[in-house]
Amino acid sequence: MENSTICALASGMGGAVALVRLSGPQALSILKHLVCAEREFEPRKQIFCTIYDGKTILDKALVTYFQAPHSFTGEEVVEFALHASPYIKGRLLELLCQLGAVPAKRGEFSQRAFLNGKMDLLEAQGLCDLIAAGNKSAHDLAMGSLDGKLSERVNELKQQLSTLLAQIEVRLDDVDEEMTPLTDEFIRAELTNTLSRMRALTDTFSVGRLIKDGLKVAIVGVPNSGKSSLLNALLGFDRAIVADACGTTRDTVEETLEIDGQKVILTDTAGIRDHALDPAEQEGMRRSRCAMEKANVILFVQDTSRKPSAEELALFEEVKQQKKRIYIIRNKSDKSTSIHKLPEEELFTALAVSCKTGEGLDSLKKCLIGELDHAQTADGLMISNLRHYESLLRAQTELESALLQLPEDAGGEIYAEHIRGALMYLKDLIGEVTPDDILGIIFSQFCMGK
Ligand SMILES: Nc1nc2c(ncn2[C@@H]2O[C@H](COP(=O)(O)OP(=O)(O)OP(=O)(O)O)[C@@H](O)[C@H]2O)c(=O)[nH]1
Ligand SMILES: [Mg+2]
Repeated sequence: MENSTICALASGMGGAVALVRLSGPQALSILKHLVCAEREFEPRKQIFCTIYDGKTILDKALVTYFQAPHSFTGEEVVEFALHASPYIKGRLLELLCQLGAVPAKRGEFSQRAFLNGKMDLLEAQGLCDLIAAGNKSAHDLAMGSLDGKLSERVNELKQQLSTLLAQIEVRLDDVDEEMTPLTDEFIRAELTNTLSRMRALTDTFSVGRLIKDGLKVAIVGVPNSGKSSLLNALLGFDRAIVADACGTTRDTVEETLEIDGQKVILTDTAGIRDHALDPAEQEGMRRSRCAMEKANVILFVQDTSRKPSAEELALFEEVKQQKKRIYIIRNKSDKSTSIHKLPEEELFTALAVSCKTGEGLDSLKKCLIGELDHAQTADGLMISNLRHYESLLRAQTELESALLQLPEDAGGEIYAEHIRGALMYLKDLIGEVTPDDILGIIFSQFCMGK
């Protein structure tokens, strides 16, 4: 248990009510000081109190006391629901510090909850992601982690490996060889089973990540093909300037769109051609190429009413070099039904679209969210955090080494060594053996007051 009592504003900007949180052994005594009366605070009951600043009234607020260990942090906790004036919030925090509290560091409430066994590391990180989630899919993903489903799965994997390890170890100690030995076949079958369950989870990472951060889509093409029109049509409002002239868009224009609860980040780019008119267009084209490199998906916009120019064919080759998911957008389908094919275009999906009539836009949206559809485990569990991915991958590598590199009948001890390694990584994932400095770094990425 920590000795210090920490305080922080737990609510965000705006709104009429602000929440200040106080956690630690002195929480209740500090509260009693502020209400200037010997009153009793029944745990988990909101009480309407007058908060004093010396002899003057600072605010009339709703106060809740949570008795240790039945609180978010597992410590004594007091929460103040105040009128959200910047003065009241700031002054209350000052008073709390004068009475012995210290300002909480980022994520310190969560870190204390973790250290007091209120949640494991996966759940704590789920909580952090939940607060940051800006759309339904990211929210569902974070919830899976917060409500312990992910921890449950990792614990099952841990359990499987621990049971196997115990079976091996007990035989290693059995010097009189009274027990039936484990066959190599049995050990391998068990390891293969755990490994495939582990892989099912690691395989969800790339899509999990996209769901959390959003699918980055770059709209690329030669000038005047209708890129900005496509951005506007997908968004449903006029975000970028559209004009007849070539080279209208000079800078990249980024906008976030939600399609069926999924986050998609669209970037309209300056048309790329051989010769820029001026340095600004040159810089715009450089930025177009950057956007293309950062994107997960590229929409190559073509004006189907025109035969592709040499410049356009060269750009298509450049886009292909990116080795990304590419959709060919045959734009301006209202103007022409002729199809001018691009080299090797059968390797990609091509869609007839008209930004003018709206034709093909729904199909395009379906394709985009389809990019986020695969790679879920059967029960919808996914991982999206790089640290989780790396720990799982390391555990997986241990099992793979045991299965692929060891000769048949390698002997229990050597299997045991790999299983112990894999178990270490799984324990690190849940935070059971994670060193303090690493924990400090993880929690410092949380938001203030959490
Ligand atoms: N008929 C028709 N015209 C379109 C369509 N999409 C775009 N246009 C027209 O094509 C011209 C160029 O459109 P933009 O969206 O500005 O093209 P862009 O690719 O962004 O051009 P730059 O920014 O210069 O690279 C405008 O006159 C648009 O109205 C379409 O689907 N049908
Ligand atoms: Mg444009």
